Amino acid sequence: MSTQTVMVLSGPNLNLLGEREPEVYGADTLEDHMEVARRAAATHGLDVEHMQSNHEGELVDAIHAARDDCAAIVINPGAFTHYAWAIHDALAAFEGPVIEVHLSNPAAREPWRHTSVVAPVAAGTIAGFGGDGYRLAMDAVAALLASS
Ligand code: CA2
Repeated sequence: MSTQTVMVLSGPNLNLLGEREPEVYGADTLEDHMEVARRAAATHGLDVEHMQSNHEGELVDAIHAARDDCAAIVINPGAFTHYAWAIHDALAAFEGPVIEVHLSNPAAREPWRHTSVVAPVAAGTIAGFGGDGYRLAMDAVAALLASS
């Protein structure tokens, strides 16, 4: 059997990680987090493909492309989490497991962050554990793929 690939998607402004707001999002860069994700995935025999975009349509296109060659999606949609129904609809059309990841815990922040339009189409959400969330997400993906 060929190696399965997990598509990791990062939404708007996450390219700024490590440069601003370390008190909220930590000091690690997005690439540091992807290194953690790749290493965690490898322990489960999984590959990672990563894409970051500040544009909703590009994330929708990446979700569509994942339908052809990815077994699962791990997504931190950034602020799109709270209102981007096009991302919700694209994820709903993806057949494999979807895991929503947040570095911070949106439920403990401003009220407008308490709604996620992605959560209803995710197998589960991992929030508030910083970059460790990507390792936890890969463990969850591996367990879900093994049981499917
Ligand atoms: O906690 C998370 O991972 C979030 O998805 C991050 C989003 C936020 O809108 C969500 O409510 C929760 C924001 C990402 C912005 O990242 C920045 C990083 C450095 C400097 C400024 C923004």
